[in-house]
Formats: sequence, structure tokens, C-alpha cells
Amino acid sequence: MTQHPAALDRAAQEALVEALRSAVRLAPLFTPVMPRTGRPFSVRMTNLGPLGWVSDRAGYRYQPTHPETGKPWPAMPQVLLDLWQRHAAYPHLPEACLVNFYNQGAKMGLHQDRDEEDFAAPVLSISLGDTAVFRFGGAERGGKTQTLKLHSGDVLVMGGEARLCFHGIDRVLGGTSTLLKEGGRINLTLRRVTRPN
Ligand code: MD3
Ligand code: FE
Repeated sequence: MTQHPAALDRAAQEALVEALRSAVRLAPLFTPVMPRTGRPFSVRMTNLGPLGWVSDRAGYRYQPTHPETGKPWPAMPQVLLDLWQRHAAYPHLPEACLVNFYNQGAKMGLHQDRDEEDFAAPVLSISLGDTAVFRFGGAERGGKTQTLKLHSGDVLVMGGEARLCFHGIDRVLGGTSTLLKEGGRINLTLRRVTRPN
């Protein structure tokens, strides 16, 4: 796991938020629900790129279209592809950018990201807006965990051992950033989904 604090300066963060506002007009945020139970996530989501991660009563999966509009996900902005090129150390393009939006009070329980075919590729995370308390442990559920604060503009690269670690967001610290007018936090994760040929 490698943290790059303030990898994006304020202007770059503002430009990314503008790009995301346009994308969300085409691919509105949706509220995923847990498989089987149908319990809603507290985070809202959308995706960019050829594939997007979704969760509904049927399960977790990647799919090429938005679950509500049925339309393809919007393209990934070039700035995201540039960040991947610069930080991922992986010779193929990312295929999905999952966009998580956290209101005050939203959180994400400890989980592993295992819906991708290719664990050789890292997951690259970009944080925007209010500071989050990120919790991570090892590859076994129930092991020791640590916390780390993720600030607006930070890039986190989860590769190697860290790729299959349990991780989540304990809470979002309201009022810690002026980037998003209404507050809250956006996290982007860039992912390789399929095994390259
Ligand atoms: C460790 N997102 O979308 S980002 C997720 O802040 C997710 O929204 C959190 O966990 C968020 O799946 C955490 C940091 C992160 C992202 C992906 C990882 C950590 C990771 C994948 C594998 C291991
Ligand atoms: Fe995750």
C-alpha cells in the first residue's frame, strides 16, 4: 500500500469534481443494496469506463451499463488514465472507475475487493472532499486493523499484499474540506477487471 498525500493539487481536484458532475448527469448516483437481504448501502455510487461495479439482490458484479438507465457508463476522463499510468505500475488500462459518494454519516464496512479476475493489477483510490477514516487489516477477516486518514487529493495505491486486504471507511469527518459545496466525500477507485490477453 502506497499513500501519495496531496497527489492532486486544488486546481486538479476542482477539475476532477467538474468532470464528475458531468458524468453524474449521464450516469446518476444510485443506491446499491446488499445481495440477498436488499439492505441499502449508506454510500451512493456510479461508475466510469467500459465496466462498472454494481450490487443488487442478485449479487456483486461488473457490467457495461448503468443499472437504472441501461446506458453505457460515461468514459473515464484522461486525467484518471494519466494517474493510473503514473502510479499503478501496471501495463494495461483500468476498465472501471467506481465513484463512491459519502454524505455525512455514510460509511463502508470492512470487505475485500474480489470481484475482479486480475488481482495482479493494483486498485488506485483518489479521495476528494471531507477527510475519511480508512480502516485496513490483513487478508484474513478478524485480524488486527489500523486506521489512516484520507484527505482530499490523496492517492492510495493498493497492490501486492495489500490488494486483498480487508478495508473500509469508519467515518467521514464533516467540515474538513471546502472542495464540495455541500460537503461530503467522493472516492474514486480505478480497477482492472478482466485478465489481459
Ligand atoms: C484496499 N472504497 O470502493 S478506498 C471500494 O474510500 C472501497 O470509498 C473505499 O473500499 C472508499 O471498494 C476505500 C481505498 C481502497 C480501495 C480499494 C481497495 C482500498 C483498497 C482494494 C483492495 C484493498
Ligand atoms: Fe473496497
